Amino acid sequence: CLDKILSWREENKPNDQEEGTELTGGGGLSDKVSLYKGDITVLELDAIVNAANSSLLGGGGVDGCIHKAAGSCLYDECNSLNGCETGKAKITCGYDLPARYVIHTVGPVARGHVGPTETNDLTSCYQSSLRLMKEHGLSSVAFPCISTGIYGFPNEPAADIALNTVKNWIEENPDKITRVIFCVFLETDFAIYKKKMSVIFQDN
Ligand code: AR6
Repeated sequence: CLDKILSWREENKPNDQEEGTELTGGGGLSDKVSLYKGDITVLELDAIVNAANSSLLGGGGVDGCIHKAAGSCLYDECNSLNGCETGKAKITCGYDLPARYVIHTVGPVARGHVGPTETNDLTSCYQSSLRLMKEHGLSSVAFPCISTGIYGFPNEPAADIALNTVKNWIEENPDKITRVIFCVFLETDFAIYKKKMSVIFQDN
């Protein structure tokens, strides 16, 4: 694993991003976002986002699924990263996943409470993940519903934060992102996202 990790880090230094990548197609907001219900580990994209914990050493939920599907090299690379603070993100290879990279972000532990700290931290998870994509020249990504499982962030406000933060980012960085998939796992989230997306991503 170490050789793989070192060569990947060398090839993917932040300044190595592709320059001048141009969008093809219409480029409207609604062309770039989609809703998918199912397992994030099967998605073949530049990156998938992991709802990790601050140790980055795996756990249950989507984190457990991603580590299982990526294989043990992912654990080894995560083990070399010195953890991650709430609201921040770190990137690794995707190893056995169809996605090239995994962006690990640590959502707030909300336990049903949504105050300014929880809101800011969850917003920061999406922003930090998108910033890492930009730094690495990546253009397609899938997000799970960060913090809404074991960490107990209520689904409806979490969806508002996810959708509005991604929308603002795409508007501010129109040439960088070609595809964002909101990957929901539960029927309740599917219904919430479907309703909100039709309003938030309405092209004028
Ligand atoms: N694909 C997509 N979404 C999934 C999958 C999957 N395979 N499996 C679960 N989900 P959670 P959190 C959904 O609990 O709340 C871990 O132990 C799930 O239904 O995975 O941020 C970490 O190590 C929910 O909608 O993440 C941390 O300790 C969403 O993913 C802690 O859980 C997030 O639920 C993080 O808790």
